[in-house]
Amino acid sequence: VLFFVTNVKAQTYTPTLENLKAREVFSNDRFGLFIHWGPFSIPGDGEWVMNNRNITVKNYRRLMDFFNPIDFDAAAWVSMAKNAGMKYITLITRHHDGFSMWNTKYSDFNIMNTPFKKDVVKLIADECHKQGIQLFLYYSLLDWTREDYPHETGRTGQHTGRKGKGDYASYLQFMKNQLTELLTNYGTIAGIWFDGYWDQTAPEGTVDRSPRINWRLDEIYGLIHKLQPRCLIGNNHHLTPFPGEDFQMFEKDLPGQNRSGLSFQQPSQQLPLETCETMNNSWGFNITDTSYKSVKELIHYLVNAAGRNANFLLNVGPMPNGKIQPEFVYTLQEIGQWLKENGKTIYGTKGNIVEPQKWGVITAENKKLYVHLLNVTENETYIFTPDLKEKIISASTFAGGSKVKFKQMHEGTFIYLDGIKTNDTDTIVQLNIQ
Ligand code: FHN
Repeated sequence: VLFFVTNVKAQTYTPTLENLKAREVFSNDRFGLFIHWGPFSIPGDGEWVMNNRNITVKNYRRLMDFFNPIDFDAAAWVSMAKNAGMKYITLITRHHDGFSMWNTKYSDFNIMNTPFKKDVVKLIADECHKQGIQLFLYYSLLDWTREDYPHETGRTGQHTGRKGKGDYASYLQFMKNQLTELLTNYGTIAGIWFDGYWDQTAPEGTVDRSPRINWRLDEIYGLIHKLQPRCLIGNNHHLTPFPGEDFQMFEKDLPGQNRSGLSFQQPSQQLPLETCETMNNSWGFNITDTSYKSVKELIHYLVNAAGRNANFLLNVGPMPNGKIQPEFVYTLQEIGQWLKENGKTIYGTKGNIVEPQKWGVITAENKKLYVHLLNVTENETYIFTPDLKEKIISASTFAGGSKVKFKQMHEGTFIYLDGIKTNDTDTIVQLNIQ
């Protein structure tokens, strides 16, 4: 409650019509690629390496001298995402280490001062516009290297060698300047994905999570909506959305699950939802992390997200040479293949038709319901789904169109599995409804 009094003056936010339209497009897209890349990729120890290894600002800045990804090919990354069935890319422009991946006037800690000397945001933005895929930009509110970020109130900063208590007015102006660059020089930006707000709040799980500084998000959000009204704002603060935000995100959690202990919020009924997850256990390139999630696990994540009315933003941490590791490339190709065959049951659908069940979820589009049987064993002869409101006219397998028997009753519907060919990843039954 305190938060609303201190931090957000503009209690009411009325999105423009084009913003509402953009939300709809975003919801229909269902699948995106998250990219965590920058000088932090060089040590191969994840994007938190500066903090985790207590590297001082002075020493960390030396990474700038080595960022020279000679194999980077923006066109290849964008086509990889498209072939995986992804409809948007969310690119790190500046992570917590404060390094800017574009030609910014407002910090010398940027890509133009590396041997690579090319504006990565521009290269990727141009390619996204060319190949017709939407671009979201990730921007960290938290900064581990700037003197004016009030780091002493945050959880990090004690090892970085910075002095002073920061100067939020100066830092806020800096962020506004940078966001103005990002929203002016790179064409249409589908959204801004904020992160790091939580640095200024009491630890996760604490009841009062009011921020220690007044972020003045209303000013930041107002600026963004003024520069590009349809640009969607999301903020990974792990809390219930604030006024001015256009979508709600969950990190490493399906909406409502909060298994990772990060998302202290209920899914909104009004805003588009998004959940993000890693391919292994790292966001940034991690040379020792080989706990790769299987193609099946990730398809299940996508289907489970859609079944809960959410998009799935799947992350890659490209290598310092500019390539994406072959394990990720393979997984993305396989997911893309699955989506070519089954994308109709995912894109443009709505979720939350019934509560997620032990056997899976349902997605809906027009007069069709898609029952995704994610967890059924060969011995199961039927599944039961509670309270479907609409009357079912007919049922068939989505692949092959074989007839499926069903019995619709007041308490729910039986769908009989005998005689139908099940699929180890997802057996989809299409219900045509009245
Ligand atoms: O600390 C970051 C982390 O490095 C990564 O960027 C993820 C992506 O959702 N967000 C933060 C943790 O909430």
